Amino acid sequence: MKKIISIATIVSGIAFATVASDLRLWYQQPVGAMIEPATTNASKVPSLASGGKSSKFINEALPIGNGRIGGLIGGGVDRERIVLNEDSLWTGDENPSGNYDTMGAYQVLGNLFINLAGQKNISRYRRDLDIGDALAHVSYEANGIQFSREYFCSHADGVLVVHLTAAKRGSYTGSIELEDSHESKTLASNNLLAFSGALANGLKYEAQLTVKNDGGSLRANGSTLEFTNCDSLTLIFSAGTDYSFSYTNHYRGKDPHERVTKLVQSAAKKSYAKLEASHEKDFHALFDRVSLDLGKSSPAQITLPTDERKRVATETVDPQLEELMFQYGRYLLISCSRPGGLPANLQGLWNDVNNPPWHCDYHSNINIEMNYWLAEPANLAECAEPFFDLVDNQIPAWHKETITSPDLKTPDGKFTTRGFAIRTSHNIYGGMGWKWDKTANAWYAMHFWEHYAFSDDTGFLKKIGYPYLKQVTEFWEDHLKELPDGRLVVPDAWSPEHGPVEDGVSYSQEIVWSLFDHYVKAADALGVDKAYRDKIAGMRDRLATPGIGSWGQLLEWMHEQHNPKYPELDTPNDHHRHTSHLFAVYPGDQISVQKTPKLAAAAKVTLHARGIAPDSDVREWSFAWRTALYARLADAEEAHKMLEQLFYDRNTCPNLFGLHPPMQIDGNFGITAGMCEMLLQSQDGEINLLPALPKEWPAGSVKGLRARGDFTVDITWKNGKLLSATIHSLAGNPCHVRYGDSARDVKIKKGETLHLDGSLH
Ligand code: FUC
Repeated sequence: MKKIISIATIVSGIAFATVASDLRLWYQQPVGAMIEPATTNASKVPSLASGGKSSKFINEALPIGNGRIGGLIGGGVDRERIVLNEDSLWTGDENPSGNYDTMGAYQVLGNLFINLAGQKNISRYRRDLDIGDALAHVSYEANGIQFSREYFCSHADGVLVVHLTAAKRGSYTGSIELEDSHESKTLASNNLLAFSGALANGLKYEAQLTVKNDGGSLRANGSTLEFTNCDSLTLIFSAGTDYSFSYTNHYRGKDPHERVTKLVQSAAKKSYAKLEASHEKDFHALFDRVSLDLGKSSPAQITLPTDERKRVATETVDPQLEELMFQYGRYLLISCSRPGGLPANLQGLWNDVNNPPWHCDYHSNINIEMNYWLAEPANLAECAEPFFDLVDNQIPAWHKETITSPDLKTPDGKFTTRGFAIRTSHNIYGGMGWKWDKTANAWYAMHFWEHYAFSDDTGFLKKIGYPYLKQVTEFWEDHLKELPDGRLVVPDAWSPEHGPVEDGVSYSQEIVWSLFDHYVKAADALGVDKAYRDKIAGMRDRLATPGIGSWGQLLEWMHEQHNPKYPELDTPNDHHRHTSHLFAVYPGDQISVQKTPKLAAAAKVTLHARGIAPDSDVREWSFAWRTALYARLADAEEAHKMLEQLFYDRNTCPNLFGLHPPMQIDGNFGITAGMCEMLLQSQDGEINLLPALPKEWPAGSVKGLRARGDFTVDITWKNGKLLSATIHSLAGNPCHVRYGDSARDVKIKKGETLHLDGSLH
């Protein structure tokens, strides 16, 4: 991971030495000191953010996290600010009204400040995030002395660590503050800063920071810690709340004090080197599973800081920046979604304001699903566990809401009795907000199925996946409406955030089709519920399928729209950000170039019409989805064009976070998933190698991608053609492999590996 090239260069009249690596984001300024690009037209794109605001800090700061706690590093020289997050710090409750305004919001835990007032005459400043090692750095010279900081957030030890060193002994004099973003006061004693409190909903929280100094002295003064003439400092931070995944206990568990104290004290007993080594071991075990090589960027591109480099990438292809973008999605998922914690919200787990956009919630009509698209193919399956845990633990509350909601009556006018539905947004306390997103329950089901499909983990399917699929299948068995011709439709459905509510909207039809199809496959895999499985298979085949409209487009509603209220609908001028009716192409698999060529062609017509005009409604996550859609439609060049859109300043922040605007993380996860689809697909019962390889990636390799059926696949290509593939079978399942028009069955025993050349032999 540590490819280091030292190059001296001159940018904007400042001489500096760069340490460029394939997998680093780096900048020449702390947060807030960046010069706004004259060309940015981000301000022209209207923000849709409901209520809250995100600041500039989150657009530029560098994110670190261990799945539960996180930091956003500002890198200021004389005043370092690290925004601190803990993933369960949420206001709100069960929100029986379903009113979005009262659903609660994800909060900021606080700030950690390091004051170094004496540091003057700054040169050679550099701030970076090495995503290959999950380490952030700040370095500079002040008064002729070299200063360095290293930051990481360890899953292994449950702490965030900052290490400050200098080339000359005794160079650190200053103070440290820990600030609660709510009401409580910070207490300081010896080498410890701590605060604890409770939110208005009673959620208890606590944060502790312990500081170790080498040389010099350290003392508490008021609510700060002061250090004088220290050689180096190590800051160890942790935090927690009394949130628990328990509906019966109103989502409350143990007071966090003991847990946080133990984490901080145990970590403080270890040396910095030991903490770093256990962090590296834990991180590499996940991150190193997949490597990608898309070719070499030019020396000029490599030497540019990330914010400038991405602007250049909109004009000249920058393969190593594309690799960085791919691996950034993996880095971010590892950093914000680990077993035992909460799933990635709209901003992962990073947030710097207490009234964040859209409450920084879980959006069910694209966003949380997109957050997890990469987990299986990009070999991070365990990072999806928080999603399953949260959903499972919200079900009792969702069920309670559903069975009393007059909006969710069955077609024969009865209240729901089986299963549950989900509104467009939800929190972590069983509370939901805004309109019902009726088929979200079935979209979530797809993730439970895919977790099994990729891993072949029958234990998971039996215990977690199948029970989820079955209760949602029962809900839809009760809620479908029969048309006079016998077809089944989802009544009163909505194509997310677009157009009228009608029966048989394509999005809902396709999602229920996918639910029933996966239910049938799950029952087959477990050999259970044969009669019910046959009934559902029959219902699946009676679901109305999307039609083709007058200009060859895939219909978004059952009947082509001629709706004076929404004149653009079903016209080539409809550039709406959602491509909901293309669900069946990706992430679904009902429509494909091989199985349903006419519908696939219609999907492509629709996708082209949706366009990419910067002043249209297309957002960062839309580009990620479109990358995956074009990849499934085998249009490599268009898929790559969508990926390139993410380098525009209007679509990503300087720190490469997705920019809706405001900052939003789903596009980061979605683009990794989309790039996986370009390189490898496995949805049609076969392993399809390089299904959408663009000319921009003439030679390269990918190692460690996962395919359905419990396979791990490595691929190498040259001159735009497959050179070799290695398929490792972990379960010994049947394997049909494809490259372009050639396809063949191969036998790979459980635990064995097959090497194929470019002709699949
Ligand atoms: C969906 C999208 C918006 C935004 C929001 C958080 O509602 O339509 O573009 O991403 O989620």
